[in-house]
Amino acid sequence: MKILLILPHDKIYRYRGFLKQSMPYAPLTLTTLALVPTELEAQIEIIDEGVQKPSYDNKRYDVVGITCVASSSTRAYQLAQYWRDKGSFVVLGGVHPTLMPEEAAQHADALAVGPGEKTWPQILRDFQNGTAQKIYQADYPPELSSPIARRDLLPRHRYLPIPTIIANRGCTNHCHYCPVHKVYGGQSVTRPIEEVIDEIKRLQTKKILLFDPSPTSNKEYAKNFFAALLPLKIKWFGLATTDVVYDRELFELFVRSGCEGLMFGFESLSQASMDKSGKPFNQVGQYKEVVEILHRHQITVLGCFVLGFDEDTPKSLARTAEIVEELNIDLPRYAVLTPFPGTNLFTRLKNQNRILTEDYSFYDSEHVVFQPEQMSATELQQILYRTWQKTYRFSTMLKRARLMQKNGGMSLLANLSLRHYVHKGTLIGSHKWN
Ligand code: B12
Ligand code: SF4
Repeated sequence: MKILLILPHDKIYRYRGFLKQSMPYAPLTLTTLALVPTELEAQIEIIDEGVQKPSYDNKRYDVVGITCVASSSTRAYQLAQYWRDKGSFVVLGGVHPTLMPEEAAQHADALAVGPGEKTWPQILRDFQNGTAQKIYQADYPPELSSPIARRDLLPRHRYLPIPTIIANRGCTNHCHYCPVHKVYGGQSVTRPIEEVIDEIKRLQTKKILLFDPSPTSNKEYAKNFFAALLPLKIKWFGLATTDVVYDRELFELFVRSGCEGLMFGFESLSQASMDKSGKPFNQVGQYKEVVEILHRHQITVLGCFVLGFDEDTPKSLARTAEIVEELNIDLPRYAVLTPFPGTNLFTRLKNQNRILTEDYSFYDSEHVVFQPEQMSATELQQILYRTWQKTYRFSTMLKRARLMQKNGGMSLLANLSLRHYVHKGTLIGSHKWN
């Protein structure tokens, strides 16, 4: 059986790093799906359209599996049509098809809703036996064993040379704009700790990047996991929520297990926005202290801010870049509030008639796709550009790099890369959906 797995291109990939070569993180979705039942004697290829430009013309596959998020769904559906026309059996899966099954089912021969560890092998077996169904709904077990990712199927040199891995893909929080708790039902979906540790050992690496969207939401699992990391003596980067620094035991484990950098969704400088969005554990008044504590432990801080909450006005957002500078965040990032289809936020804005486009290719967090409460969509888009620009002025970047007690050089490199993104990449002078 010949199988092709595709991660479709989307607007976010127009960005190319300033070193010419794009260096994204190695994705895990398709490499995780690449382990299929041995009796199928499958030949598997993976195409990540973000880093590869394949020619499909003379190719034939029995099964084509396509993953997508909202912003890549348009391309995913085009690809699905292309391969169905060529006679392949097309399977769609991933976050967007899981949240929008009725829409996605129209474009596929079979649809995998939820995690694919069990449904994907089943789909392939059913296809082989001529008994394939239209929809395969996975359950969401609190513990889910996942095969070791087939990283060898990706063009390694196209990615950052630090292996990616995921331990807990769910989250127990309920932020209204976030698809994760909708996809995973507000629960953790964790891999057995021994399995993850074994995979890290096999990687023979000194550094890993943890893809867990919210590792601190299941504190018990997190404590056991980071304790299990201790003997490996590796360095790691990951995500966390700001309250982690106030959980003494967990934070100490972060530090001792080799945490070198964390990405936080600080989201807003308005406490009201955080409270109303179901993220009250983000305490805006503590942000400065949070960053200080992290810096004291030599942990680099990547901070994400979202513009466009209902409480935001042009005036309240005008000083965002300055305040972020005062917080001493090492690598700030900005996004506009995005109502991903299937989320509570999307439902609310739709009911309020505030969704401006349902062309999901623009749902990439850099385009305003809804009517903001206190300004026009164009105003919000411009504020986003201006805030990025101010944050990535040379003087501000140098200040940030100097502040870093270690990794100052790396910080400057990362800052330069984001500056390039702001000026030459996706943002300036680009696109508008209407
Ligand atoms: C790591 C990560 C990234 C990485 C890697 C992305 C990648 N392409 O692999 C980076 C940082 C590059 C990234 C970028 C982006 N991301 Co991201 N990312 C994640 C994160 C935290 C984990 C994804 C992951 O690797 N999970 C582990 C793998 C094994 O699980 P999985 O991907 O869900 O796949 C499983 C199932 O879904 C299913 N499945 C998936 N596809 C298929 C296909 C078939 C055929 C089958 C059978 C099954 C199947 O089986 C798999 C195994 O169980 C998720 C949050 C989450 N929990 O999902 C957000 C998330 C997917 N990202 C999101 C977004 C918005 C983005 C960006 C647009 C952000 C931006 N502005 O840059 C870009 C889009 C890039 C893209 N086109 O994919 C949103 C998607 C929302 C939506 N509805 O569209 C999420 C849900 C985060 C959030 N809270 O909003 N992301
Ligand atoms: S804490 Fe993060 S992953 Fe969890 S629901 Fe909120 S935004 Fe989503």
